[in-house]
Amino acid sequence: MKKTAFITGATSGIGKATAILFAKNNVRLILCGRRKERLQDLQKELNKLTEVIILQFDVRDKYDVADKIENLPENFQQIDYLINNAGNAHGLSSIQNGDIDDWDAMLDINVKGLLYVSKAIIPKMIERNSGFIVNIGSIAAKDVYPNGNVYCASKHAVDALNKSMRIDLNKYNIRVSAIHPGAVETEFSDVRFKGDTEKAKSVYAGYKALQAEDIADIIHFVVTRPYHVNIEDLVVYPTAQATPTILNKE
Ligand code: NDP
Ligand code: 8X3
Repeated sequence: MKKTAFITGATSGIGKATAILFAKNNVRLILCGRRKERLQDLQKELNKLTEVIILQFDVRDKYDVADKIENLPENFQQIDYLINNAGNAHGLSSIQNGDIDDWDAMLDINVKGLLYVSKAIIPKMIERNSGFIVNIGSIAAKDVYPNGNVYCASKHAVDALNKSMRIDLNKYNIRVSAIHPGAVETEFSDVRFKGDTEKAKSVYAGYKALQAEDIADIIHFVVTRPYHVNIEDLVVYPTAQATPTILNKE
């Protein structure tokens, strides 16, 4: 039977690549993000392959999130795959020099936003006794690195929430998985360094970083395992990266 996926952060990077791969595999799509034009462009492109609707919201707005999900069209109400992907790092500063607005953004988007979206979708999965939630964590969920402080804390929280969801939702046959990537070449570093493109580019210079398509491929693999198989946690690095800070650059 045709599946429906709800993907947050579909306007770029990992979320967009996942939308494209799912569309090629005939998955019905609900694509979310703040940048409407990008959502519309992607909808237009992927509509040739599958049914696509777009939901424009900021995951920090709990009322809008709840309202938009509550009012999904009838044929999009059964969500089989929730891909909790929206998120970013904001800044890379020591704890003593960190910007409080950056801290708010990371905790509000990466942690609370993921919770608001999940809260709106989980009850219907429970009603149906089925569903699959994929939480996009990070190697920053498993380790901490210099100046990563609050971003790492936000992703450690995603790791904890992933484990908690697995426990609380186990009796409803809902599968829950986390994927924790190392360096993926997306707009992530543009956001982290607030549009300083040279600095952002330097993050991926001198080695082959993971590509958004690599993570999309893993997400697709995870959700297409037979029903009795649930990958709990998957950490993936580029070959050149051993830890968050050890990189074999040219
Ligand atoms: P991108 O910056 O390319 O994509 C981030 C996505 O999140 C965008 O679609 C953006 O959409 C969305 N988003 C950000 N803030 C909000 C918000 N307030 N409300 C709604 N949507 C929002 O980065 P990636 O694709 O790399 O990041 C995707 C996920 O992967 C994130 O959770 C990130 O932490 C994680 N990750 C990334 C790694 C990397 O090296 N790139 C490594 C490990 C994990 P819009 O701006 O339109 O709202
Ligand atoms: C993104 C990877 O190392 O920049 O989550 O934190 S890292």
